[in-house]
Amino acid sequence: MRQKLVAGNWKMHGDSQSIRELLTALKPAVAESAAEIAVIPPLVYVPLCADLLAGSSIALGAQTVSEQRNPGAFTGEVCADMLADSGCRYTLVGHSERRSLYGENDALVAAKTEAALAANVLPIVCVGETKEQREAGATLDVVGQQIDVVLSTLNSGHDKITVAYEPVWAIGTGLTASPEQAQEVHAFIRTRLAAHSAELADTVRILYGGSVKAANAAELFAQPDIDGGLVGGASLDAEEFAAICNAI
Ligand code: G2H
Repeated sequence: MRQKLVAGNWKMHGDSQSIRELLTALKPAVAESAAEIAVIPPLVYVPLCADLLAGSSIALGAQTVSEQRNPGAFTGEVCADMLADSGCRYTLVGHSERRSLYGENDALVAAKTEAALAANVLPIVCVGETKEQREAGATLDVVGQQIDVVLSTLNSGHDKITVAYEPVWAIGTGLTASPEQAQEVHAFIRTRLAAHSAELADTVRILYGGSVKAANAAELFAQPDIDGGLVGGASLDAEEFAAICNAI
C-alpha cells in the first residue's frame, strides 16, 4: 500500500518571518493527516525549516540538486550530500520550470536523479507535457520518454523515486487537469513503471501537480493512480495547504 504524499513546493517565495508563521500554523493543522507531508522551501531557508520542524513529522525537500556528486569548483551548485546533511529527505528533479527556464534536459534530469539517490536523498522526478504537446496528441509520448530516460539510466534505486506528473499548461495557471485527464496519464506512467517491473509499479508513488487547491484535491486524490500532490501556490497558505493535506 503506497502512503500518499503531499509536498508543498514554495518555489522562490517567502522570507524568514513568513516561513516561521507558515510552519507554526501548519504543524498543528496537519497533525492528523493520513498523508506524508513535505515542504520544499528555497534552499537558503532549509536550515531554518529544519529547526522549525524539529520533532515534527513534516519532511523537508529541496527544489533541485546538482548532478555533481563530489565537492569541487561548481559555483552556485549544491550537491545531494549537502542536502542530506541539511536535513532534506527529498529533492525535486526536473521541475518544468527547471526544464524550461534553466535548460535542464532529460539526460541532466536522469543524472540529478542518480546523484540524489547516491546520497540517500529521495528524488521526486517531475514530468509533464506542454499545451502544444497535448494539443498535438503527444502527451503520452512526451511523458513516456521523460520517464524512460530516468528508468533506463539508473543502475539501482528505481523503487526510491517518486514521480510527479505536472502538465505544464496547468502550472500556476489556475487550470487543473480534470481528475479523469490526470488519472489517464498517471495510469500510463504506472504501465511504464510496470514495463520495468511489476513491483516497481506497485511501489512508486505518482503525485499530481498543477494548480492543486483545497477545492479540487479530494477528487484528484481519489483517483486510483494518484498518490498525492505536488502543490505550488496553494502551499504558501497554511490553511489552504492543510486542507489539501487533510483531503487525503
Ligand atoms: C506545479 C505546482 C507545484 P502550482 O509547478 O510544483 O505549482 O500548484 O502553483 O501550479
